[in-house]
Amino acid sequence: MQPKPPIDFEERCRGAVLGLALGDALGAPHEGGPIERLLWRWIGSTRDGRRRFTDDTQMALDLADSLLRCGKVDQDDLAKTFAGSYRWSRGYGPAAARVLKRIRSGRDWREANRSVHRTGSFGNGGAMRAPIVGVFFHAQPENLVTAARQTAEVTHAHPLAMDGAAMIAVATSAALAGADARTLLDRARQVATQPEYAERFAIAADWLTANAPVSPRDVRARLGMGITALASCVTALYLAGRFRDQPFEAMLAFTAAAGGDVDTVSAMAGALWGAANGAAKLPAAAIARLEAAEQIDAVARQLVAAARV
Ligand code: AR6
Ligand code: MG
Repeated sequence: MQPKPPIDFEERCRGAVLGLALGDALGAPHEGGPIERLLWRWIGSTRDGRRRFTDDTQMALDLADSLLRCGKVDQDDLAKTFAGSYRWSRGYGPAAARVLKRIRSGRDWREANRSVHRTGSFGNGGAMRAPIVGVFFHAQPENLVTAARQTAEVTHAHPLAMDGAAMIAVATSAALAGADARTLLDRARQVATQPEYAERFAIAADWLTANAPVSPRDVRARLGMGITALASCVTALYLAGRFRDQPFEAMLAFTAAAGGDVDTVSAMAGALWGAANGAAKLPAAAIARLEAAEQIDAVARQLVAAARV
């Protein structure tokens, strides 16, 4: 067999950012129950017929924007940036929506982020944007985990949510460096502080090692397809590993068949898959139909330039 040509760093970073947005936009029509799916049929396309992205990509773009402007994690700037972009039609989580509206009306994020749930949100909203941290801080491994936690904390202060962000950020960074599926999972496992994650990591590791033909239903039952970080982050890590050498579309079809929070699991898995395989391997026709694909790609290129500093 011919050895595979190495994938260039920029190509992988663009793959991570575009993979996130594509997973989000292609997963969105399959998310949630019948009401959410019906609503997305109404608002899921732009006027020029492209597939709209949801809050996952919006927050990822906001995070990139803030990091590029500030050159570091500035939580005050981040809170302002997230809140300024909030639109109900992007499908934000209910608690996240309330937190962002409160920040926009002038409340300090340090208080707003614990004003809906006292312990802070344990939704997957902090993790879904964390691939951006993995790209931006790729050359600063000593700062990566703290940075990921800080970017989550602004809206998702619960330790499970901050763990999810750290896990997805280090896994993205590992994928950019060409790590294999088990290494990616192990890196993520090492940064999880909450014991609740342990069982899911063990299951995912067993399945990846055995190359087990697990069904979408079993993935949902054992790893989760939920809106919490706990019920989605290990799932994304597992799927990105399992489908690493298969087409992006095959991974997305599997995620859609599993149901639940399809767009966010697909966004996280899509970013990891893109970081491993590079942007050129993403389906070109789908990128051409993605809302703001050109701007998203431009942001990815700016992140690459910043990450190399
Ligand atoms: N206690 C009880 N329930 C909670 C808690 C808590 N501490 N934290 C979260 N929940 P949210 P997200 C429940 O709203 O994480 C969108 O489609 C609560 O029901 O912060 O930003 C995104 O794209 C809360 O509403 O949202 C994601 O796919 C829910 O978890 C998804 O929603 C989600 O937390 C989650 O986004
Ligand atoms: Mg979502």
